[in-house]
Amino acid sequence: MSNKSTFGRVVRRKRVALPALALAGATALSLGGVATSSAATARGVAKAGKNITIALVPGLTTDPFYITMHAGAALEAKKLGAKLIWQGGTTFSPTTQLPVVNSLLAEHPSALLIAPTDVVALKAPIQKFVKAHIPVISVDTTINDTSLLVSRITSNNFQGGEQAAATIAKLAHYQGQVAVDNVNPGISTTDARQAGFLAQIKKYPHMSVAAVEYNQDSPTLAASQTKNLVLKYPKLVGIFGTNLYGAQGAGQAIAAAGKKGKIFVAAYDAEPATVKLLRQGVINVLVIQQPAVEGADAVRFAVDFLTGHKNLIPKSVLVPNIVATTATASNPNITKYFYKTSFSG
Ligand code: T6T
Repeated sequence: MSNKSTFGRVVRRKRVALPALALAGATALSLGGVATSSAATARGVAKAGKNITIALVPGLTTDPFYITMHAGAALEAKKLGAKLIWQGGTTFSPTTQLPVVNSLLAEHPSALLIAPTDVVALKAPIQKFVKAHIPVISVDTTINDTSLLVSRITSNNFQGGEQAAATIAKLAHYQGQVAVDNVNPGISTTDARQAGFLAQIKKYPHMSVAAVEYNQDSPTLAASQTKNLVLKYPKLVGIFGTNLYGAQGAGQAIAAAGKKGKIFVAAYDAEPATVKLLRQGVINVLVIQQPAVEGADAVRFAVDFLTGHKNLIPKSVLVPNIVATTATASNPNITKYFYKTSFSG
């Protein structure tokens, strides 16, 4: 299997026997035909991570996406004998993330794993880690200056956006207006999802984009924006909520407006509220990510880096999406990818 990555590089995926958690998305990679299944995994029993402290800074700590990432990272750290520190803000914003990152620098962890909340604002603090010889890996989101990073791990966000648009288009018989309810500009993941969505809609001559809204990661704002879009654009046939909170708000507003099945909803991320809307047929397609796999990969790459196996770390990893519809929402092959809402590891 091969995938053109968002970063323009072809990444070949090869399934190998990995421990339980990684089976969810098996991300052992081969680049240019050279197998790169992680050396740290192979030596997991030997506790390759002894004396290693890895800091993981999520976009925000209360989001089920990052809670699930934490669980995956913690399991991998335990397996490798490394210590994991989990610290972050409670909103998805550089304002809350920057102080956390700056105070972590003073603790001098062995490695930093981070979901930067902005492609530009996190560059300077990451640079400080690099100057202090602390390797940095981005996980989920990234920064524009990827030269600072040992590796970047994310989902195939562009493709998720394309898939969202293609599903809405098909349901709407390839005509009508659509809208995007996004988080904030400057977030690598959701920017790529929006770009994929807009590029796909362009392919349909009888479809157009009525509006792009930014909800600041607030489901309440996303709901009021969606309500207004429904009133303003009578030809609206679809809306794309680019992450968990936009999805919740958009779905709830469409249901409240009595537009279920008339205005189709494509959404991201599987936690209880979005899954409920999917099962009700309000959300028609849900793109699910594999945050536990992303977290586990990031820990493994950090340990590889710190134990002299730098050459085995891929520069970029695109983890495949799982696409759920109302019809498949209770299928165990899909439900096993639903996110955790708590983790106390
Ligand atoms: O969709 C995820 C994540 O991939 C994105 O970068 C930010 O939002 C989420 O955390 C969901 O809320």
